[in-house]
Amino acid sequence: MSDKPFTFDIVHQEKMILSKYDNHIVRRLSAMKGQFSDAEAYERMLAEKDRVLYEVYEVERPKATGELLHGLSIVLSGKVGNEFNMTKGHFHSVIETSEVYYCLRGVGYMVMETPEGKWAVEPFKPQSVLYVPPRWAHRSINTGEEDLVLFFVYPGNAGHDYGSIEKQGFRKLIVQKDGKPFIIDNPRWLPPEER
Ligand code: PAN
Ligand code: ZN
Repeated sequence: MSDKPFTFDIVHQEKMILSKYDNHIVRRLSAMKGQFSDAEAYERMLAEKDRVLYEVYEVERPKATGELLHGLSIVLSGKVGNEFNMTKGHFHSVIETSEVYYCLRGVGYMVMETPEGKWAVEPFKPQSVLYVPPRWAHRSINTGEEDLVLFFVYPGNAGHDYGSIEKQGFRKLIVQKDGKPFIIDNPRWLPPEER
């Protein structure tokens, strides 16, 4: 890995892509078992096709304090039942680390929460910048009809903790009702003292 300065471009083709990246992660429906609230719709869709939900293009950097990991996250348009396509979502393993997201294309939301159960939902539209403070788990959700394209930057030592989110999901879900996105309570979610 180079320790020299470098530049690259965000290339606007039919799909947005980085002119230089090291890792390309593709997450499909099968990787999200138990995450969507409508389990029946999930199984039905999976039986039809293990379709792509989101992709990540990462520029590799040392996993060290002082480094900044960065890349592009692309959540495809679509729903499972009435719940919009979303990322798995995670806390950072080093929980005191933060993250910046810049929205290049599409619309959606970032759903966030702390280990103590505080929650927040912030919208994405092109040119929006979102700051995820330390201690806030985050999940990006595409509520539009085109790709939701986000550039992200976070500390090299942050790491990802998916475990607690996998257990019960986020406190809030984003679903479609009367053609519009709505924030609703996740019926599976329990406050920390009841887990
Ligand atoms: C992003 C996310 C990316 C995919 O790079 O990793 O959007 O989401 P999941 O990791 O939840 O599958 C980030 O937040 N990194 O810390
Ligand atoms: Zn993160």
